[in-house]
Amino acid sequence: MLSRRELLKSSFMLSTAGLLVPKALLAKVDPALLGTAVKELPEGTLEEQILEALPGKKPLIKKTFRPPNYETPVEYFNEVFTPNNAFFVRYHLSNIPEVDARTWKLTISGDAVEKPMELTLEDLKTKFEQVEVAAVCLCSGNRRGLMKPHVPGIQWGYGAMGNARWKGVRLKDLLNRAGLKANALEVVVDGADTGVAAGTPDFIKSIPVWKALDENTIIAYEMNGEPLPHWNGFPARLVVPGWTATYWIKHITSIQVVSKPYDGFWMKTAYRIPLNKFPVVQRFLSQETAVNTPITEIMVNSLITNLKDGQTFRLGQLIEVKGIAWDGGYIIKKVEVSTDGGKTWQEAELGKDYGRYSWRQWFYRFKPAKKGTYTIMAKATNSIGQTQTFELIWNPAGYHHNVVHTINIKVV
Ligand SMILES: Nc1nc2c(c(=O)[nH]1)N[C@H]1C(S)=C(S)[C@@H](COP(=O)(O)O)O[C@H]1N2
Ligand SMILES: [Mo]
Repeated sequence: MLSRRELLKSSFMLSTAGLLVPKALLAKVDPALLGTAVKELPEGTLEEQILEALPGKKPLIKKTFRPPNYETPVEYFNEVFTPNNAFFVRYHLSNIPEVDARTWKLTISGDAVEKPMELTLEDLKTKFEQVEVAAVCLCSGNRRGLMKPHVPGIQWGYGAMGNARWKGVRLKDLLNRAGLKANALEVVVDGADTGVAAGTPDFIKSIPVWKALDENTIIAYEMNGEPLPHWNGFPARLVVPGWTATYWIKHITSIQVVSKPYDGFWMKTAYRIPLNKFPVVQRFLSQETAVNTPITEIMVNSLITNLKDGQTFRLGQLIEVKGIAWDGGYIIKKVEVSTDGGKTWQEAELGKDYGRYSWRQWFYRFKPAKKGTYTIMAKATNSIGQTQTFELIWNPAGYHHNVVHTINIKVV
């Protein structure tokens, strides 16, 4: 008879080899896509870092299946706009209905609205000015898996983000049509997804009225020229350029303008950062407490996208370092690259500008003079002087990781 310990061990191996990792699925996808996946994840996480395709999506790095949480392999970030079928997927709740665009309705109501209204998708497309904005959709917890000490939550690597052209209507135009009362304080948004277990708090978020009235804040029904994929919020989602994606409610069904701070779980308890730890310009004052505040703006950040850790080059070869840089909308001023582990820095060339909320590509070329290991780093700075950190700004929920990205390559 097997001892309890042996039993545990054998069932663990069985699940790793056979159940958790469906071999047929692994065989179909290019394992090289995992080449840039984060290696410093907590013990046990890496074995489960497998590629799997949701319906309509390319194989993405699976974090959890229920609710679906899948990150984009870094290779896709070599393109300015992230393909819809490779765009990351993040959900808090498992009951995600397939919304029928013909019967879908968006309601606008709340105690601070003059004329509550109901809009169809056709109304959005025909009764308001159509606008488009290029913007980074970035999960607050992107790179959480790199936090030391580790924190609970989805152990994201580098890929809980994407850049897209979002087309739709200004939230401001909808709110003006409905009419705001003078006491309007926050705009509360809800989507069609719900929790499976009774008592799971619905995923509802609020933004301050001034941010809702920003001309870049839109209700989008198109992404990169196509209808939103189901997994990214079909038929319409909120897009809040410059702010982390927690506010970008998918499958949006209701907008309420209220005169009191909204106190649901996902505002009051989750998605908060300690006060005064991060250089935040746009604050959400009606939700601030004496100790913490809702996460708002995206921190300045960058990523090397074309190199893999341990990649080998021949002496004499010209090496291209390529990547992306972004922030909360203050405009990337420069990206500096180091090839000697941070001793010296050189400015990279910036790619085409697609607007302040899009990420910006950058390029740097160098020819190593001798054989050895080269530690490549990239550091972005924006036009208000914010830059990336070398020391992690640790926080309990694992948000805003913007530590300088480092990759070691070999020249032989
Ligand atoms: N309806 C709904 N919208 C949502 C969420 C959700 O759980 N439900 N998660 C938010 C969070 S935290 C993130 S990071 C983004 C992810 O957008 P994506 O799945 O299109 O990549 O959706 C946001 N909108
Ligand atoms: Mo998120």
